[in-house]
Amino acid sequence: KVQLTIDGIKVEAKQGESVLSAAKRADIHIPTLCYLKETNEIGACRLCIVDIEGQRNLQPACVFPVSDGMNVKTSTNQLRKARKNILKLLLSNHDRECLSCFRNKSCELQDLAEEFNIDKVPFESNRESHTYDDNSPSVVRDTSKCVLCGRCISVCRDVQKTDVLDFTNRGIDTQVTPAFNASLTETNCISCGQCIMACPVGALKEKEDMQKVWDAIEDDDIHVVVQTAPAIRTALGEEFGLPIGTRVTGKMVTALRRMGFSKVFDTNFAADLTIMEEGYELLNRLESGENLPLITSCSPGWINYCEIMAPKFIDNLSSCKSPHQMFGAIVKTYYAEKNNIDPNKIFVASVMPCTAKKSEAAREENQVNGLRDVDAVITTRELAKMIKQSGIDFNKLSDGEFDNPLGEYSGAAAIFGATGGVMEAALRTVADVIEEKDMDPVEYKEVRGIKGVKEATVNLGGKEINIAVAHGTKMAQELLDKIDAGEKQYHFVEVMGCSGGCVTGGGQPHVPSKITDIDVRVERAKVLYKEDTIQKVRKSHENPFIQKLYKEFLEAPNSEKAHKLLHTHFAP
Ligand code: HC0
Ligand code: SF4
Repeated sequence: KVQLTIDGIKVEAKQGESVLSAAKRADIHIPTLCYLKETNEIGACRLCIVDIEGQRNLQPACVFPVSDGMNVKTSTNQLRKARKNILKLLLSNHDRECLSCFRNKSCELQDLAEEFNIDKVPFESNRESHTYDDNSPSVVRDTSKCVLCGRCISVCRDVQKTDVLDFTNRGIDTQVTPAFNASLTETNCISCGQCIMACPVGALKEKEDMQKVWDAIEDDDIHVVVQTAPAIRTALGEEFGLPIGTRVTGKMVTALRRMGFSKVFDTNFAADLTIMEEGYELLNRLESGENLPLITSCSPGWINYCEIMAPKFIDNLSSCKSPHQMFGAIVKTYYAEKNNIDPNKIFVASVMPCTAKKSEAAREENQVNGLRDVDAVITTRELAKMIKQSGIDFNKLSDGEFDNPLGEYSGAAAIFGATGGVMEAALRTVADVIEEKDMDPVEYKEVRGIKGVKEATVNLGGKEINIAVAHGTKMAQELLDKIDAGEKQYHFVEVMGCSGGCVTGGGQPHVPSKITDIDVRVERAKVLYKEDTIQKVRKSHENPFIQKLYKEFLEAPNSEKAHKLLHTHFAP
């Protein structure tokens, strides 16, 4: 233990801890911009400089370690002036069109400029060229907004192990780009959008699809169906000022109905359907012993990674389409038939916490009878914008209910959005099928939580089944390496492309980097586990509407018809 004084306050810290982190615990806020906890701690922007007694120069608090007896000042005239100058320099090289920037009011640079009362920016930019790259269906890059903090580079390299972005050129011409300033579509980019989440400003954003959805809603000839991913309801409220971890399922439904969608359905319904298809696929593979472990295929960031970086595991992937794609296929066949609607006149909009879902929906294979399964994907952030554009006072809305029958779901489906959720949901169903009875308990706590790779062995029908769960593609790669080396034989593996699972996908509300005292992944996941416990039915195969769908239409899990509509293939 180390004792130090920060701004006259006695603080106890751990050996090796940074001054920034010790100050945070004492509720002393030191401004930062390039700092991203545990991801980008490099002291590059120097906004966090502090005055440490005995040190000749001002030191960046995010990398300077505490020591016993240290005396630190974090707010003096000299520091304020120095920070102000750093900000002015940053702003002089920044496209300052805040009004037309989608990060207006959620921009960390804007907040700092306000905090430090920057009134005039005396210098003019001498950066020569900028890149605006919107070729990817998922991610748009605009270097005129970039502040060279390096946060996206670190996330892409160290958390996702995709290593697409880097600093190029030198001095005044420094930019953050893929090698040779290539378009993202020419790189190993997996469309995960984690760089967007890391960006403090407007240099990275999703490719927007809001207008497509408005146009469909406006067209009286079109029946517009919306579905919401499991993870939207745990984060949407943040865009309206509600605390992280607020469940807004009912308000979300009411808002969607008010916006003018013809039907408000739920991807959760299709999550139950996925468990049926994938569960039976697992049973088949366990019996044949082929292509084990079975690896889940619902996270398109992960699928992109597997196809590009780990193609030898493609045969291990489940052939299931992801739930929202299955949903689209069911809407344009079963639902259209039952309700006597021409499938050509149906528009399926998906609200997803994920940017890779946009490129997934655009994949050639994801269609049925020549129609796209899903016509547009918008992120949680885009939905929030659309709600605001509709003049809806979100926080005052009463709770609505999803439409029937494609809005009915089990607790198993609700937890899909958290890492380990798909695995747990599948085990609930597979256990019942193998044991031929209603098994209790329904909860598999071993696969919950945010450890990078989670492993367990479960006994199903007297057989030991080894399972593993990885989230974030770097962790997935570590797991694949272990499988490759023959260290352990797994039967079933869940991979989600983003750390934490969909709750922290690339389309979710931005969380300011200064929030470091809670783990957003945990807080948002709690909402989904709560959603699970309050459902009447907690196992996918017990969802009566799923049972009805098989009886009336699909015949049986993995039937020919199910294969045609609900399964797909992957290729390197
Ligand atoms: Fe997910 Fe999904 S759970 S990938 O994490 O499987 O994006 O939320 O919608 O499709 O259901 C994301 C979240 C989904 C899909 C579902 C799956
Ligand atoms: Fe890297 Fe993902 Fe961003 Fe692509 S979307 S550049 S893979 S972090």
